[in-house]
Amino acid sequence: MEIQLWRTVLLPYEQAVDELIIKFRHIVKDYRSRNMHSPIEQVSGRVKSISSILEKMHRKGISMEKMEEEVEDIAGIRVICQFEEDIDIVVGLVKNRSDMQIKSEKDYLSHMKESGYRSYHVIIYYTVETTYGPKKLQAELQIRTMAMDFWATIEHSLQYKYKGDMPPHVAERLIRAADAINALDQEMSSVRGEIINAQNSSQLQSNIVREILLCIENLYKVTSEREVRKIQDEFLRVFATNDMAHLERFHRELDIIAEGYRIQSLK
Ligand code: 0O2
Repeated sequence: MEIQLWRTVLLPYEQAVDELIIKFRHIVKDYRSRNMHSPIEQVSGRVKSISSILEKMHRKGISMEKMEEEVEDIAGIRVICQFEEDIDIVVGLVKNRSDMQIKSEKDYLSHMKESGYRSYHVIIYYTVETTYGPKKLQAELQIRTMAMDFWATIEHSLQYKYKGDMPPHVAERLIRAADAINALDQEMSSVRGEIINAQNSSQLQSNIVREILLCIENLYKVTSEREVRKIQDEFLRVFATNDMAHLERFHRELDIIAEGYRIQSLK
C-alpha cells in the first residue's frame, strides 16, 4: 500500500481515538463534578504505527484485504484506574453505552499472561462520521490499574530492547515484579473505601471553593467593593480553619446573601 493510501485508511482511526479519548475524559469530568470517585483516572490513546501493523500482519499471516478486520488494535485506548475494582465499573460503563458495541473481551486479570502482564482488554465496534459517510471500525480498550500500567510500560520497553529474546534472569525478575504489583493492587483495594472518602472530600472542598469564589466574583457586580472585601476576608478566615462543615455553612449563607442581592436587583 502506498504511504498516501495508508494515511487515508488510518485517518478514521485517528478520529476514533480522538473521539474516544474525549468521551472517556468526559466520564471523569462527570464523576468529579458530582464529587464522586471516578473509576477512570487517566485516558490516553494512539493509532498503531504502520510498522507495528505490518509486523502483526506478518506474525499472524494476515492479508492486506483482511487488515482492518483482523488487526483489531489499530485504534487503541488505554484507560487507567486507581483500583482493580474500578476496572469492572469501567467495563460496565462501556457495556451500557449505545455508541460502543463490544465485540470481545480478554481477561488478563484472572488469567495473567505468562510474561506477568495483567490488564482487561475489550474490543469494541465504534462508528465515526467521516467526510464520506459513517465508518464502523474496531478499537481496543486496555483497562488496567496504575500499578499494572507501570509494569506493562517498563516490560514493553524491555521487550523492544530484547526483541523477543528476553534473557531468562530478566524475565524472572519481571515475573517477581508482577507479583509485587499484584500484591500492591490488593493492598490498595483493602483501603479503597478510606482512600475514596479522602479523595471525595478533597474534591468536594475544591468544588465548594470554586463555587464560593464564583459567587464572590458575581457579588462585585451588585454590591459595594467594601462589602465584597468583607465577605472575602470572612471566606479566607473560614478556609483557614480547614473545617469542611464550616466551609459548607459559609457556602449556604453566601448563597442566601447572593439570592438577596439578586432579588433586590430585580425590584
Ligand atoms: P502495541 O505496541 O501496544 O501496539 P498479540 O499477539 O499479543 O500482539 P493479540 O492477540 O491481538 O496480539 O493481543 P493481546 O494479547 O490482546 O495484546 C494486545 C496488546 O496488549 C499488545 O499490543 C500490548 O499492548 C498488550 N500486551 C499484550 N501482552 C503483553 C505483554 O506481555 N506485555 C506488555 N507490556 N503488553 C502486552 P502489541 O501489538 O503488542 O503492541
